[in-house]
Amino acid sequence: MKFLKSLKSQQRQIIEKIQFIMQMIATGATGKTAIQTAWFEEAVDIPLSSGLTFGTEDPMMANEILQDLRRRRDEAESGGYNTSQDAYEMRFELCEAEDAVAELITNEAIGQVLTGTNSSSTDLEMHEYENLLERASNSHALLPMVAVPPLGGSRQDEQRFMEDNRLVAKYLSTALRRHGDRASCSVGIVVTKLDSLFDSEEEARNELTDELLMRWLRPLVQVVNQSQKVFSAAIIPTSAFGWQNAEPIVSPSESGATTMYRLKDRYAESYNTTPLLLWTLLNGLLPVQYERTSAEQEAAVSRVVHMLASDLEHMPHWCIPIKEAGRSLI
Ligand SMILES: Nc1nc2c(ncn2[C@@H]2O[C@H](COP(=O)(O)OP(=O)(O)OP(=O)(O)O)[C@@H](O)[C@H]2O)c(=O)[nH]1
Ligand SMILES: [Mg+2]
Repeated sequence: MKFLKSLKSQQRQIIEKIQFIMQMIATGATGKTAIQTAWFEEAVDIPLSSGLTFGTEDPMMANEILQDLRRRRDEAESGGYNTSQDAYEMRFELCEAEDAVAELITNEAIGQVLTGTNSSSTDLEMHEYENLLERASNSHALLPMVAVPPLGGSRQDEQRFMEDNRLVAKYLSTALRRHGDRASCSVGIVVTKLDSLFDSEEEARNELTDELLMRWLRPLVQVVNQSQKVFSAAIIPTSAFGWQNAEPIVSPSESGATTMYRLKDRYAESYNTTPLLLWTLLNGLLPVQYERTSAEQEAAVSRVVHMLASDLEHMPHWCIPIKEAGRSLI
């Protein structure tokens, strides 16, 4: 009898756990793995002030993340991160005390899919391409990303920035076209590698006015602003390595833009990446709130949303809102 009772309560917990999906979209070497690594370093399994913890599902995964982190620190210090090749799935939990309230499902993002797929691609490449679009069109939070052109960069760097903008915006609008309902997805437009253009946050914030960022990111901003599928949206500038902490890797064979960097110090001091995670969790959950049927689940989401909002509010961050609750702010 006691056993049956505990089984029932376990079942209840599984039903109540809210699932939501997040997908990054960016070309190769934009810094997706670096941002994920900053989350592993600074946010995963580390309690937030509200009492929530964003973390791994079990001790085995916690150990794997720590092993991965040690390997990635070596990579960042030597030749920069290796390019991602496998879109494996990861599941994280948002927990209050030991109970999981929500589960975030995401997949490693492969930049090569964006720049490597065309009409003469192999079946395998087409499969990866379709999978990415499928996951993106089912996501509650989408993170399209572009890396800034570096300081003193060439014409090719600027060109690369504009082309990335156009291509990522096309993937985003295609994913949104396939997306289910009105206001069913939030979009964080992430600007990466800010440290390759500026030496400090102060310098970056003085130079990058809201107007300039909107102008720079016009293809992406326009997609989110016009789409009825987008619930909330913002521009979030980041640096996964932190200020004055990286040096470019000059490859003699490199004919294109400057994109690869190594960390000068083994430990990155990332800028605005934990706020990016909190924004993503908070705004990814908001559209889910309206999918819920039971009052119990709605109350659970609303409670987590309030806790995340309070965590974000109390953390210094840089975020330029574009849309809230389906309404354009620009
Ligand atoms: N300066 C600087 N370099 C960075 C930053 N983030 C990543 N890098 C470097 O940029 C290159 C690409 O970073 P990744 O994180 O591997 O990029 P990715 O988007 O995961 O690329 P793919 O896996 O190929 O799709 C590597 O050389 C990194 O060391 C950053 O914030 N600042
Ligand atoms: Mg990667």
